Amino acid sequence: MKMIIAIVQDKDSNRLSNQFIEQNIRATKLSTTGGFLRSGNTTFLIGIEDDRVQEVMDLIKETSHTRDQFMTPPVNMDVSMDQTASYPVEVTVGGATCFVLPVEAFQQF
Ligand code: 2BA
Repeated sequence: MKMIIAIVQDKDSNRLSNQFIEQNIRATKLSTTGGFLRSGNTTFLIGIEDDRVQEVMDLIKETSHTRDQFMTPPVNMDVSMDQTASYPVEVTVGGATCFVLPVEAFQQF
């Protein structure tokens, strides 16, 4: 068994949840925050048999889109408290960031 941790954009998360339900893939959905943009994203925990890992990865790949987003870096103050202008920078987010981990044990009580 493997644990897939998939970080996707909020905009793609409902479609992906629906796909998981349709394909009988069990998943847990967490509301998370990206460390860089500090805006919401969604993390799925998916425990899955080894022979279905590729199927799950394919679904995530099909559902997750790349988007360009602007972020404004925090305003800087120098020693004289003069404000340095900060301009929005464009970052490309996604499609999905996935980790596949081995599962040592799986039990449900
Ligand atoms: P965020 O940390 O909010 O990052 C959003 C996007 O900002 C990233 O998209 C990337 O394009 C850019 N970015 C992130 N850190 C940067 C930096 N230090 N300098 C310049 N640009 C930077 P993605 O790479 O597609 O990542 C989307 C989200 O996936 C991330 O949101 C984070 O929540 C997660 N993630 C990505 N890589 C990760 C990793 N190695 N470990 C844990 N979470 C990760």
